[in-house]
Amino acid sequence: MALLTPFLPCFMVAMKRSRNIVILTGAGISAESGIDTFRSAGGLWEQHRVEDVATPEAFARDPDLVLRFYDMRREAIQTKEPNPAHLALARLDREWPKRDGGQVLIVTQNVDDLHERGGALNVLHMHGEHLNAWCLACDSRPRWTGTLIDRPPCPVCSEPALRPDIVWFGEVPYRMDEIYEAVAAADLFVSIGTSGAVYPAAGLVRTARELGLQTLELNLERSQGSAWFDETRLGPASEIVPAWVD
Ligand code: BJW
Repeated sequence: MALLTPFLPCFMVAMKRSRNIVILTGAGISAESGIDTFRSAGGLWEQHRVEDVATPEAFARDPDLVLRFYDMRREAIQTKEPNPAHLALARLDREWPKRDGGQVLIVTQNVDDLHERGGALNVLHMHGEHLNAWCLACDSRPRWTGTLIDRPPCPVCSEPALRPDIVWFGEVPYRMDEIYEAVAAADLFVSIGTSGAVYPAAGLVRTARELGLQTLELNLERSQGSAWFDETRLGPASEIVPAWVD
């Protein structure tokens, strides 16, 4: 199987054999599944100002607006399917450890579940997940596929205190210690379909470079942090990700 030679000669960074790989994904990997990115033309922020929906202050000011926005998106993602880029990363994730014990960690900024539905096992959602709710009364995070606008009771404590389990601006992304530890233990850092506009995710490439990792960017357009990458490959994720993995 040609799979798991992600270091084809056409990828310069590929020439160094890697064991542990950290892959950061952003909205671009799900674009061809029909999920809007945030900052491109027609992206989500154009229909809703980010500060109206994606901050704790916005939720305190107008919870109905915020809950409606996320109810709409939660419903929409459930109609979408993984694309060839998700499937290729899942193959890498499953097969790479069998070769020489190396590890793959997919750190996603995305709140959809397309990596998991594509078959990936090692996925860390640093900005939360649409299909979880977060109970502000008991701090549980029940799986949630329905709507929140009608203030349903929390399945754990029965309080009507559920909010989307999404990391908003000004909140601390999840599992940062684990992410930094994985980067420190990796040889290769790959960034796929993210603009590099939002921190701390956008700073991971710099951390990786400073720790001596090889760095590769796969994107439709160069990200803001493009200069930090050893190599950039431009194109749609559904083409360039399978080309890298296979
Ligand atoms: C394709 C493609 C195809 C298209 N194929 N590619 C000043 C300076 C520095 C930082 C700050 C600052 N002021 C405030 C901050 C901090 C702030 C921040 O970064 N703000 C910036 C706007 C400047 N960050 C925070 O508040 C974060 N918390 C924090 O910093 O806590 C303190 C802390 C510090 C250090 C360590 C630990 C903690 C929280 C950030 C939360 C982000 N949440 C969001 C919204 C969630 C709500 C929702 O989902 O509705 O998460 S923002 C939004 O952006 C979402 C995304 O995950 C995130 C990243 O976007 P992404 O994925 O990059 O998408 P786009 O649209 O920007 O780019 C798409 C890319 O796809 C493009 O590159 C295209 O080319 C590409 N593409 N089609 C391949 N077919």
